[in-house]
Amino acid sequence: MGIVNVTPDSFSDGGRHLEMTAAVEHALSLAEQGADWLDIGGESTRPGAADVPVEEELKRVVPVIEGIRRHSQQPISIDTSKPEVMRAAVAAGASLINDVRALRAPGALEAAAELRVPVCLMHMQGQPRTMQQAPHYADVVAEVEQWLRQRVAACAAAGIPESTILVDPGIGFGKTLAHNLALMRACDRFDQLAGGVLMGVSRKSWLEKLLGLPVEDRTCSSVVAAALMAQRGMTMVRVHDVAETAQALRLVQAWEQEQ
Ligand code: 8Y7
Repeated sequence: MGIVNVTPDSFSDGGRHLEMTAAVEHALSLAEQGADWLDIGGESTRPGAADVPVEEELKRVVPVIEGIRRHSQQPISIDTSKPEVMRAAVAAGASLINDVRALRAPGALEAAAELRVPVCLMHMQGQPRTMQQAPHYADVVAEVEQWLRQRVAACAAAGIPESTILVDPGIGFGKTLAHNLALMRACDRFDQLAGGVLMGVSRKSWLEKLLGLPVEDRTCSSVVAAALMAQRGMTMVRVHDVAETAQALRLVQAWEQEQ
């Protein structure tokens, strides 16, 4: 899954139209580089980021989805927590809902069930603004697993088939470096919870804490981490560096192939 951020700070060229065109071009280029899914997001969920009003988020993502659809039938995922954005994005051509709040916003669970598209439920401790202040767990893997199990049950009760649910332990979302490493090491424990596991490890700050790398130098380590996740059987990895990751995943696939 290739990441397409449509936030004013992601393409620093000011105007709305240029921003939209840049995002569409970026998305089409990720598809060419081998992304199976394009994940379109208009709300920054980085630690400390401000909330984005629904009208603004719609103005960011809907034209980008429509723009991609004018050129390509590539599967599109919508990265949002807002039911209004889920509905508009699916109407414009998205076919997966990627929600870092795991459908906990008012109306989100009902919207996803009505739209009948697969969903990704991500674990987060706290809220984006404050989640990195003092993350705490007694047993991070067991607690994240239990939390995801409950969210899957809530979705199933709302009519979302379990086989269409991906779970995600939410690397970097209310976690220390030690928590992130424990979750990555144990990622295959989440396999049995629903239809598959998605992992987002790409360019995140755990690589800065572990290796001292600024964000522009995190490609190599991100690709290695994606390969490790794939080797452990993860369904999907959400990445910035699609061409490099696609090579790594082809290698893992060949390595794992029965002769
Ligand atoms: C993740 C994510 C982000 C992730 C899923 C970033 C939207 C932060 N991270 N969605 N979104 N999993 N499912 O650094 O780990 O990419 S935003």
